[in-house]
Amino acid sequence: MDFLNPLLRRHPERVKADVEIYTWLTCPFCIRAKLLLWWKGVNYTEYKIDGDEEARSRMAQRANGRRSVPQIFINGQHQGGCDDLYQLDTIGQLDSLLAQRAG
Ligand SMILES: N[C@@H](CCC(=O)N[C@@H](CS)C(=O)NCC(=O)O)C(=O)O
Repeated sequence: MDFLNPLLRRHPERVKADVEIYTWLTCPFCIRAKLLLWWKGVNYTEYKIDGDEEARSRMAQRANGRRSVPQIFINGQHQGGCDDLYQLDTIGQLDSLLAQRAG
């Protein structure tokens, strides 16, 4: 399906960042966030933490205390949840964050 990428304006080759996302399986915000990452061509690392309160606490420690899912990290930096990810895209900052290699 890669041949569709130019038609879809999907540019996986531009993505250099490491992206992590904490999710629950049936969480609509998680699905929405992963959809945007897919459109951006991101090969993200997903931590599926359904029912795992220890993992959720570890996530919250990294996420300034936020316990809702999803929580998204780009190159180790906390970006927030689904709404925050879409907001970054709306203001034109997501693509440049994704283009940066982890340093
Ligand atoms: N505005 C948040 C909403 C996230 C949200 O409400 N997630 C739900 C699951 S779909 C959740 O974590 N609920 C449990 C809680 O908030 O403690 C975002 O965009 O990420």
